[in-house]
Amino acid sequence: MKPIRIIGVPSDYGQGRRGVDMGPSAIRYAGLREKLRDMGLDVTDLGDVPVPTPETRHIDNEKLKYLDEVIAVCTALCERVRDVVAAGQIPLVLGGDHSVAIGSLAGVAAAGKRFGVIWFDAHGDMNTDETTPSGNIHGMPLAASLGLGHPSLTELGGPAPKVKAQHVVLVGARSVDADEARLIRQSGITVFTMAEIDRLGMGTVMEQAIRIAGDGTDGIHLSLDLDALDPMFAPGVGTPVNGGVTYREGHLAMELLADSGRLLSVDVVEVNPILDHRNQTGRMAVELVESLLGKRVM
Ligand code: 4U7
Ligand code: MN
Ligand code: MN
Ligand code: MN
Repeated sequence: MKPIRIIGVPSDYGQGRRGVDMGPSAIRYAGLREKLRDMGLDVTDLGDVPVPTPETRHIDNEKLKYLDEVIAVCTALCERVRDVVAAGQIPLVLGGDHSVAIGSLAGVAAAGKRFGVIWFDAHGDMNTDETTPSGNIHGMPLAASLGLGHPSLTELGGPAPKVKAQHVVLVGARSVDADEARLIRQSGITVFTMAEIDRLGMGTVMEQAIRIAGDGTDGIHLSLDLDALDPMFAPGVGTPVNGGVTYREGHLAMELLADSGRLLSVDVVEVNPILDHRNQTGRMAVELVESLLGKRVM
């Protein structure tokens, strides 16, 4: 496994509700760095990207809430991710809300990589400022990375698109807005909803996802929204949706990605300690990352 570089992004500007800004702290508190070092990995925590205090800010645009702040945070993250990827290391980005993925994907692209994306999420994250029901940018990062939406997001850190639809796979979807669904269908990305995971099994779904995201690319970016998991296993998320990925399915998905040897970069986002029970979701996040980076029973 390549060296791992942890980057915290304590921002909740992309989400209406406060709390995910404490995600990096919760995940670190659950022992992330120590557990990865116990696996024999080369791990360094690079600290946090600077994030302005929300109480000093205001909303300018109801369709793109905190746009200036999201741009500032994502631009800083983009530069760090670019440098880590260019050095041949794996950036492990701890959110924060999912808008931070606009910065990580821009960073991987800025490092000159042609990559695929596996987007593990209950939601589509395919809204634009024209379709959004909430104005929250955490519902837009996949669209933005595909070149759909406001130019300040699609062109952040470099030209759009950051990734091609033919190499993007959404896994775990079960809550998609009506206009968003239309955009998803038009975009040409591959979607495995929960219904398809039920029918095919997580093993088959991930084999196909890895092939789509991995074939013809330099590697795969995993964007792991903890709300992909069923709220039974990850209650501490801002937008929980019933009927999600189980504990075993989650680990299987991470193990298959590890075995593929194609992992380039990772986001772990949407952990909300305020809504959590004794850091259950922070610990779940660490466990999944261990499986993703090669931890096995024996
Ligand atoms: B997350 C939503 F309307 N679609 O756009 C929106 F339901 O990063 C939710 O996946 C987005 O957690 C959820 O606000 C974004 C809503
Ligand atoms: Mn302003
Ligand atoms: Mn998401
Ligand atoms: Mn989500």
